[in-house]
Amino acid sequence: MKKQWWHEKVAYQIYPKSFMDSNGDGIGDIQGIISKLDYLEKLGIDILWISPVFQSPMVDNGYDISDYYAIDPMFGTMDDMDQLITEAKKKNISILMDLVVNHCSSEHPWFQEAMKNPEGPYGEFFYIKDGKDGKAPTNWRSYFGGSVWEKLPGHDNKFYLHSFAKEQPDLNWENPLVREKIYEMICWWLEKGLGGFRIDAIMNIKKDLTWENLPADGPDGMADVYKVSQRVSGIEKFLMEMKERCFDPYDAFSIGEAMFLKEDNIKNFIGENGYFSSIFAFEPCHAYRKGKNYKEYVWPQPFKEWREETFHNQKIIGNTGFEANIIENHDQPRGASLFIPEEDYGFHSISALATILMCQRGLPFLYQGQEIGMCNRRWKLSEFDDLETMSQYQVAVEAGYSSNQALEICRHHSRDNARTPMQWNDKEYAGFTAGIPWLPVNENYKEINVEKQEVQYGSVLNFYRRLIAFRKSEKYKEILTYGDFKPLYQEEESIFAYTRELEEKKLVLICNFSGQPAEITLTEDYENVIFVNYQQTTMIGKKLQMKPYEVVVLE
Ligand code: TEU
Ligand code: CA
Repeated sequence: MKKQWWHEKVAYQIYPKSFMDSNGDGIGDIQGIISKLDYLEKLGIDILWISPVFQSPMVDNGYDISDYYAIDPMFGTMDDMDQLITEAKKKNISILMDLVVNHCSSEHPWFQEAMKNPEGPYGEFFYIKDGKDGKAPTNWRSYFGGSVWEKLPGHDNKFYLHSFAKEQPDLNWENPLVREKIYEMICWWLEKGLGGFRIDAIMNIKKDLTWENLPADGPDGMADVYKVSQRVSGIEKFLMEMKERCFDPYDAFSIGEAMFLKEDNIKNFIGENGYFSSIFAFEPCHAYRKGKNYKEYVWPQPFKEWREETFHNQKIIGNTGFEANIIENHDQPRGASLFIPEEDYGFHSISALATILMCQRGLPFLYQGQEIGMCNRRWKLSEFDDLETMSQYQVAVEAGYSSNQALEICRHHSRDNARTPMQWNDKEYAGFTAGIPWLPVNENYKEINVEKQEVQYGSVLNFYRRLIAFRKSEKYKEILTYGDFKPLYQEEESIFAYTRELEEKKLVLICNFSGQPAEITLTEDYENVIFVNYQQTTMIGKKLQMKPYEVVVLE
């Protein structure tokens, strides 16, 4: 495999609204990020993915862009952005911005023009269709609930398509001019010295141009729009073109938010000449979801299914490329709450989870706050901000759940869990802002915060630092990056174990992911214990006696 600059890197996602507020307006901003670059450097981060900071009416917190060439004043200025790129570069940190090009905002001038004159050139920038007798052209259901079709204001029988909120009209990728505009914009940003892009919702850009109804999958008579992207072909043309026109010339790192990838497509997506450098491994952290709705799920995430999904992903990817391994992001509940039963939450369980994640084959992507073990918050209904949560609350209530049950469901799932302000210290609002934060701070900030963990040798934060240093160490980085992955002890109830092998070197990770002790009989001899989360490892002959949530890496 040809080596790439990003193969051995560790990445970190910032949700800018909630990371650090520099001017006391309660909203995180770019200067706030700059002020924390030392912290990120010390953690061992090489790549920073910043969720959208472009100009936006913020219906979906920046995933609705009204000007791709402007920074939203909420986050700062273009000078701030340039400064961030420059300052980060001094620390060998590459910046990824968030590329949201499946859709833009309904306030983008393109859409404003399309509304004025749907027959004109900007009408072709979107999917505008005539209704069927005044009704929506198809029965597709949007990701956030309701039809993907919305009446074009001021026009009787015309509808436009939006896969997400109605304020996020889908861009027409079939139109070569739209693609030109997008590629131009991507290159403009890469010229500034970005490391690359995370690419939002990209599997949705190809539509079914026959505009046929799908078999209904709910009482509303509609069918989830993701099913459209699963059945159409032709997306590869767009993705290859974008790669060749934009990413290749800049040697940029591109990571696609690509879900539902079929096995035979992996090479095309992330192989040596794939459309993207990488894609996220969502399956292992979606094992708790039993349907597309919030209400269909098991909690916490079942261990066995998580392990199975991980092994399956590792197997189908093999050495073809690298997926990005995550336990959480801005669209998920907190990993520490999802993977660990509440009564077991603590240093050992969190550090075990971290080690399992970080020693797998693939690129580690951390999400802000994960490195201190931030977890879900107990919400009141009125405190939720996220539009997806609101719509899913409705779905649960309409399905006959009581308001309390619906609230409990949202407490588990809500994307707001990941979006509470970063917990920097035990002062007011966790040191995130000198004003009032836009979203409540998790009440546990006095216990769980960066400042406290900085000075505590055995803290989650210091563990993450050691773990990242281990992953990137001269001695082990080759094997941890390129080594083959093989599952181990799959017949054991609560053991997560695997080997990494490169030439004659071999590492084995064994984790007892449960609150009970466990005993494992080793099948081979090992020379060294090289990474642990307990001070002592108990080995009697070939029997490894494991404490609750103990993890060991042997050589
Ligand atoms: O998410 C795309 C997506 O498919 C979502 O439906 C996601 O699965 C869901 O939010 C999980 O709960 C991306 C962004 O990550 C998300 O924040 C945006 O809201 C969405 O695109 C629209 O831009
Ligand atoms: Ca601010």
